[in-house]
Amino acid sequence: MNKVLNFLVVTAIFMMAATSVSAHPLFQRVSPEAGEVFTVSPEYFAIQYSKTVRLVKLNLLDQLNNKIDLPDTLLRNESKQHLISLPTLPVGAYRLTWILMGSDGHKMTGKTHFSITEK
Ligand SMILES: [Cu+2]
Repeated sequence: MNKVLNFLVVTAIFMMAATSVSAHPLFQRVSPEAGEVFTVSPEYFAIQYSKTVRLVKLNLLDQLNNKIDLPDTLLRNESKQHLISLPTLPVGAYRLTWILMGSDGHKMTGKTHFSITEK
């Protein structure tokens, strides 16, 4: 392979890789933030991505790994931001994990954790 052809092939591969990366929705922020400490139970779980995503699963676990029921009525919406009400939680440590689907069809996962202490 001559040098010019070699360069063109490498450039084409690089451009394809760059295109697939730019199509991917990027995580921007979550609330509660990882490690956040509350003295009152947080009212909402909120996430924001750079592009439209569909939340397909959201799990809330306490420190004993008990699953806490969440409303799933908003899980079907496609949006850059998702806001889900949380139940009033007792003092303790919690983990939230989610699975979502980007408009490019890629599944992505995310997680955060927080705690609630006495006032
Ligand atoms: Cu993607």
